[in-house]
Amino acid sequence: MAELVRTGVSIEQDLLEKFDKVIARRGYGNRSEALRDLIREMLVSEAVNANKPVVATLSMVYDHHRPELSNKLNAAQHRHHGNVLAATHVHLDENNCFEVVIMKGLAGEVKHLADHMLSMRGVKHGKLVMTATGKGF
Ligand code: NI
Repeated sequence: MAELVRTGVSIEQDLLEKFDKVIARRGYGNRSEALRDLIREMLVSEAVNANKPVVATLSMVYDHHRPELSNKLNAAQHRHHGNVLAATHVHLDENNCFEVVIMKGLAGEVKHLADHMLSMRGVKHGKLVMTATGKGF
């Protein structure tokens, strides 16, 4: 674990009060860990914008009865097998499937594959969440 350093921050009182309320509601024990998480969030965002390596999950709900859809989703994942680590499929009910695809790769590659699947007809809703591999922070 890296050495800790202390730093001071000047901030408007009302802004700090709002921050304290939010972090208390979210369960942070103190400001330090909340600030560290905000900084990490920024670093991940920079990594995504700079097309750096990421790990990601894509969650999708889609129409089980849409012809060829599950084959198309499967084919896309095979075509980009270097970016797909795992996929889990849940049959939600008679009509809906829920699939979570775990991916890695450069941010642009992962986003491209996710956009390709999310834009298929019959995919009702989905969300891509990208994060960094944790190296460096
Ligand atoms: Ni299913």
